[in-house]
Amino acid sequence: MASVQLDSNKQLERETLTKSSKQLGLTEYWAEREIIENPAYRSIAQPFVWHWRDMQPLLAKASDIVPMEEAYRRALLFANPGLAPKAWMTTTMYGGCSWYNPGESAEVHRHPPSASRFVLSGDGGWTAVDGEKCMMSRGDLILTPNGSWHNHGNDGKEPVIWMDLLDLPLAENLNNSWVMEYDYYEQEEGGEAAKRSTQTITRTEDYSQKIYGIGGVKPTFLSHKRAAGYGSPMYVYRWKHTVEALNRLREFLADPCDGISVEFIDPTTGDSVVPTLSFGVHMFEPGFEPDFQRKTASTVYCVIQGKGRTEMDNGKVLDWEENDIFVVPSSTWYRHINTDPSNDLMLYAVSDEPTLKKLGFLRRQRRQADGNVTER
Ligand code: GTQ
Repeated sequence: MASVQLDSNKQLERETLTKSSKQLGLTEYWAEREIIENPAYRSIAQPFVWHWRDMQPLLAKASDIVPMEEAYRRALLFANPGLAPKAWMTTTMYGGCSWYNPGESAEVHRHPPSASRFVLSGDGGWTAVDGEKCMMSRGDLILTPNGSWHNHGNDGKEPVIWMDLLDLPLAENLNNSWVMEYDYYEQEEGGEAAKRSTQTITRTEDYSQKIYGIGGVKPTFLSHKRAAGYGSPMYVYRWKHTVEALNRLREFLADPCDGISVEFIDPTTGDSVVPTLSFGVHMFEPGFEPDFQRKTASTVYCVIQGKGRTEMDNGKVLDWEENDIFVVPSSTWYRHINTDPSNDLMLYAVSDEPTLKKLGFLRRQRRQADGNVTER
C-alpha cells in the first residue's frame, strides 16, 4: 500500500475521520484494503478429516450416557476449525454422525434446509419422509428435501450410525432462518386434527424404488410432487444399485480427476436431488492416478470403501480409510489417491456445486501432470 506523508495537522484530521467513521458504522476502505481484498484474512473452511476410529468410540460412549430425550439428536457434529464457533463443515454444509440404539426414535419435524442421511453402520434404521418409511442400509442415500416432515428410528437389534448432511449454513446465510418445526398434526378418524410425534405411514413399502427404481422409466399416472415440491420425489437411492451402475461404467474412460463417477439425480428432471447440493459417488480403480483439480465449490467426502489420501498443494495431505469423513474446501488444488493396490476406492461426495452453478459462481479447473491448467 502506498503511504503518503502527511503533515501533522492532516494526520490529526485523519485520526478524527477514522474515529467518526467507526462510530457511524462505516469502514475506511483505504485503511482495511488488505482485509477486504485478501482471502487470507477471511475465516474459511480448512481441509480436514474426521476419523471413524476416533469418532465411533465417542459416539458409543454418548449412546450410553446421553439420553435420546435430551435433544432427540444424539449426534457429534463436524466442526471445521476454520469456521468456529459455528459447527459447520463448509460455509454451505453442516453434518454430523447420529447414533440410534435399538428401539430409539426421534419425533417428527421439518425445516427449510434440505437434509440427507447416509448409513455407516448397522441395519434396521429408518427415516420416515412424507409418509414413506425409508429403511436404511449401509451406503443408501435417504433424502429429506426442504420442508418435508421426517422422523427417525431404529427397529433393528444393533445400534445404527448414520451421517446427516444438510445445507443449513447456506440457509442460515441467506436468512432462511433455521427453524425446527415440531407442530405436526394429523386428522383423527372423523375428528379433530391432533398433534403427533410420529407420522402415519401412507405410502407403500419401498415407494421411491417402486416408482423410480428403474432408470429412464417414469410413471405417467402418478403425481411427482411430494412435500413442499423442492428436490427429487425419489427419496431413497440404494447402494446396491449404485454399485451396479458403477460396475457397468468400468469399460468407459474415467474422468481424469474424479475417476468413474456418478451423480444421484431427480428422475423427473435430471437435476441434482436437492436444489442446493449434489450427491454422488466417485470410484477410483487400483493404480488410477488422477490429475489435480480445483473448484469454486466445496466438497464433503465419506469413504464408503477402501483407503487412500487426498493430496493438496503445499504438500498438505489428508490420510483416510473406511467411514472417515473429510472436507475439501473451495479453491483448493487436490486429488484423491487410492493407496490399496487390489481394491476399488469408493468416495461418497456431496458438493455445493448446484448452488454455485445457479448463481454463476462455478469454476472448475484441471491441472495436468505437466502443469498445464484447463477449464472444465
Ligand atoms: O436427524 O433429522 O443434525 O433434522 C439436524 C437437523 C439432524 C435429523 C440434525 C435434523 C436432524
